[in-house]
Amino acid sequence: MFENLPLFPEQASEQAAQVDALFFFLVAVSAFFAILIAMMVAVFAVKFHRRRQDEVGDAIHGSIPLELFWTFIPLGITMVMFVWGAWLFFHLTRAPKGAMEVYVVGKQWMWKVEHMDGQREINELHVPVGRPVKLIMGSEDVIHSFFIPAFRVKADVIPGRYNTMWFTANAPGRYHIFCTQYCGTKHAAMIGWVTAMEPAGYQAWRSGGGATGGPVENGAKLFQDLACNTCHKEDGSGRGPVLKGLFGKEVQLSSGQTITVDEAYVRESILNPQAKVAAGFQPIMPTFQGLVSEEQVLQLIAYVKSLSGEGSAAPGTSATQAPSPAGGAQPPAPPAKKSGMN
Ligand code: HEC
Ligand SMILES: [Cu+2]
Repeated sequence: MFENLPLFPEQASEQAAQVDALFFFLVAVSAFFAILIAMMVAVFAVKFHRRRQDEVGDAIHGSIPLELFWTFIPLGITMVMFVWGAWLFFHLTRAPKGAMEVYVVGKQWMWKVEHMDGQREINELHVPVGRPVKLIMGSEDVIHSFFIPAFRVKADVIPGRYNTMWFTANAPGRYHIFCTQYCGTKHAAMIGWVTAMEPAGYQAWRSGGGATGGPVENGAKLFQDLACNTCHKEDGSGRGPVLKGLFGKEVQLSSGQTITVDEAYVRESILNPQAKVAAGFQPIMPTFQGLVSEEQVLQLIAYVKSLSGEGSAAPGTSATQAPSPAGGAQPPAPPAKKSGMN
């Protein structure tokens, strides 16, 4: 009867049941107290109504046991909500190590997806069931939000920074993706589909597509094309720091601070190199703002990460440089720029 009533979307990820359990607990506690209070209002109104014109109620001078009772019982219940909610929040925001990484860029009005081996999709995201998938998300223009109701995961996609989100799909099927931040005229049409597939089918899908080099490979190529390699030489003889092994490490800045190299730091180093200058180096790195698209920045980041052995692709896939004809199941390829799409 309720199949078409999207009040409770199906549970298609490992997170979904956990989120729902907390949600139902909160609803149950709220409903219990709402009904209890409403009933007591009614019962007391009848029981203690004034029977004679001159009737005066008894004076009540408080009761310590009663005060303690209704202080500590609600305190206990709210602490359960807090600890449970905080635990779930940490769990939902931290992707497990070894999660399969997928890059997602929001753009008015579509979702562009790039897999580690270079498979690209638009408004489609294919994932295997039973494997944690981590989305690394950025925006080309305005704020968007990536929501998969069946997985109970949602994260804003904000221009100028990266957001991540993860899930483990556990039921094969096709599930809606919605943009949940009003992002312009066609916001309502910014809809896509996640396809969760059995691992074998997923492998077949991966090998059937027209991969054109993964983000790591495209990033490596950009690193040459943009002449990053002239300053960042592997042997340390260049004018910039060696980037091998840098990701995830702490670096000393000329301001005296230290900072851990993450996606945001690499991004800032490329678009606004003067903001944080590595100690011992001159601030001579030019900005690449306007020269590289959001997607190319992601590819450069993927490349810098790969120099530290970070980032993982699906098992058994290999990236190929030569573009092969796109498989029939592929969505149309987006218009390609020199290296990567805009
Ligand atoms: C003209 C030489 C030059 C070019 C070209 C250059 N860089 Fe740099 N880069 C530097 C210098 C010098 C630093 C250290 C000072 C600073 O942090 O700004 C640096 C810092 C960095 C850092 C931070 C490293 C750290 O140890 O904190 C990253 C990441 C980076 N560059 C990436 C790139 C990428 C990617 C490109 C190409 C798109 C590039 N650079 C092009 C000179 C250059
Ligand atoms: Cu949007």
